Amino acid sequence: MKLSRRNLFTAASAAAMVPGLSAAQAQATPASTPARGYRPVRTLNGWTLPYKLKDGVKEFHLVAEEFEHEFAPGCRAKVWGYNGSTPGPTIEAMEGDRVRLLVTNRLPEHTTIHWHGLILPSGMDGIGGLSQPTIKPGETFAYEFTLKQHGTHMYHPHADEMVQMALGMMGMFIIHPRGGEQVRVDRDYCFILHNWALHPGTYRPDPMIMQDFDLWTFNSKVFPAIDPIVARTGERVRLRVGNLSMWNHPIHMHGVEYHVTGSDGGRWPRSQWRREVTEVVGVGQARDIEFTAVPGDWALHCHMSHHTMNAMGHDIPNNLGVDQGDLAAEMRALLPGYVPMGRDGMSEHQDHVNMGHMKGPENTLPMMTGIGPFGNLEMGGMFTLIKVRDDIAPGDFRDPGWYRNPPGTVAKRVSEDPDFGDPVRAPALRPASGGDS
Ligand SMILES: [Cu+2]
Repeated sequence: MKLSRRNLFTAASAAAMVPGLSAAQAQATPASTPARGYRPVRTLNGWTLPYKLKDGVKEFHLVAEEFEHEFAPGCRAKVWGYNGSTPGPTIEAMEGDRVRLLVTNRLPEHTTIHWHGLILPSGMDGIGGLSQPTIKPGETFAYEFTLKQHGTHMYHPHADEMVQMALGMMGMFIIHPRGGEQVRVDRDYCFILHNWALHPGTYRPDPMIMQDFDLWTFNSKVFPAIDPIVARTGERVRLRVGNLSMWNHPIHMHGVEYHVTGSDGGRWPRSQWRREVTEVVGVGQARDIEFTAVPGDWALHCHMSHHTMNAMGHDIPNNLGVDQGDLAAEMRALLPGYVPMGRDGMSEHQDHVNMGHMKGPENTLPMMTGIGPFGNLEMGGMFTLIKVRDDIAPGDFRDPGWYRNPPGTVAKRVSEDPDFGDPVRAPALRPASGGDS
């Protein structure tokens, strides 16, 4: 049987991209130069590409290549990306800069790069066959132009792009406004939304899939391997979210009403900022979200509930309310390790996984994972935490652990009796003798 997200149940950091450079160093490379004139972005689970200044031109060098990537411990794949990472390193510069982007192709087929959303000469737009000849294996092309705008942008191939993007080729291109920003941010995070058809038991993403993906990622990682968004209480935080997946993603944040303040079109005038708690980031779009950090551990996730799960069984029968009785023993004779699931809901799935009862096929991830201070989180995919504390130093991005709730601020059990209290219910559930039908 071919294993896929559909029939899984019936069958049963980007740190090392630059040799010698740790993730922290890579993040810090352009970051700590004060003369830059902007606060550098922090790429979740990723890094920023250093550049060389040559006669006033910022020269970046991207290498398109194949390598092994880990989505979370227990799940790896041969992917394509740039300079050893997917997404490729973030390119960061300032409005008005002249940039030269060298692109070396170490893939087995030709490629190009399209600078998604950038205003540039037609011949620099990166469409294979239209704006340039494709970059053949082994060749290096140079793109050179002046940055005429600011905003949250992306880059990706425009040659065999169905395959090349399905395998992980994409990255972010952040351009800061010249002259700074009126409302400054203290922390500036960026990540890109993507989906992968890495069928359980396989090691190469399947580019033919249109809808039924196995892994939903922030910067090519799934929860709980996605870095937390760390901030100090009161800091202004910006999240720059780009989407090069095959779905639109409603990005929802707990704990605050945030402002949507910008996009590929740069930071919007303040009169256009919108107060939201969920913002749909459409395919090919970017959105900037800003908020003032409030202490706690808060969820940040896509609100499509299947996108906060890992590999799962779509086409299995619906067992809700079905007593499977002796069937489990009979099934175990045919399928060793078979665990009947779903009569009372699916939350038992993570218990089975935690206890080791459920061993799925190799090289995939359980549908639900993550353990918090109060138990299972039952999440995966596009989910991470915003961790805000009073005592985090500026520029400290380390995970501070779990939030210590002030006394009296945690929901608690007040009864174990199902008939507790006197709740008002819909007419169909009111006792016939209730008298007030
Ligand atoms: Cu989603």
